[in-house]
Amino acid sequence: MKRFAFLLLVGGVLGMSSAAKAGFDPLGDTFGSGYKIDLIQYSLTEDDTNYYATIVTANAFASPLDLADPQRIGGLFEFDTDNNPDTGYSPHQNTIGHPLAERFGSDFMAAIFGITADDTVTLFDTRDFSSIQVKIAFDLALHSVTLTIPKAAFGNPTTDIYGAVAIGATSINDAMEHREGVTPRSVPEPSSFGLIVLGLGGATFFCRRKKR
Ligand SMILES: [Ca+2]
Ligand SMILES: [Ca+2]
Repeated sequence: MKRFAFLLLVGGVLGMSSAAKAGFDPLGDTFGSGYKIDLIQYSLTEDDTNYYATIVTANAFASPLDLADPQRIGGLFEFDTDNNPDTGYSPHQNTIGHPLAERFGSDFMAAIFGITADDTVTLFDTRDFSSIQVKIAFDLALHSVTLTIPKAAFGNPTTDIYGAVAIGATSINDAMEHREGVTPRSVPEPSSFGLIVLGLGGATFFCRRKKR
């Protein structure tokens, strides 16, 4: 079931306390068509129990739960938790031709559009198909989205954690990689999942959205 859910997610997409540093994305670099949400900042922070991945956009967006609003945000958070491009799979940015994340192997992923009524989204471990629900919060006034991930979910990695994100409204229209990752205190099981997932990811989440 978890495997099925994971494949549904991937198929559906085509989809920092300590030394907190923010990564920045240019203003006005959106692509695609329809209403565009311009990503400008990504920060990855941590406290004793959680990692916090926060993105900020230049312009307004609507909650992904507002299914009738054409400005509702969608997209995908991805994490390279072992700083190894050979574990996990190629991030979504690469599949949409965005020149980012060349050294990024996505070990975990969570889709914004997969939000449930309890304000959680599913965080998938792309290496073993396991998953947990993690909290997601939207600040519509500040144009921000924050994903809260319990540290245990990442399996106590020992290297820097990097993030990547791709967002959009009617379609993915901006993306960035954040390589100013947090350095956790404490070992993932490397395994390759790779292109099989992408190969299976035929359908698009945006096609599904348009049908609604
Ligand atoms: Ca941007
Ligand atoms: Ca990796």
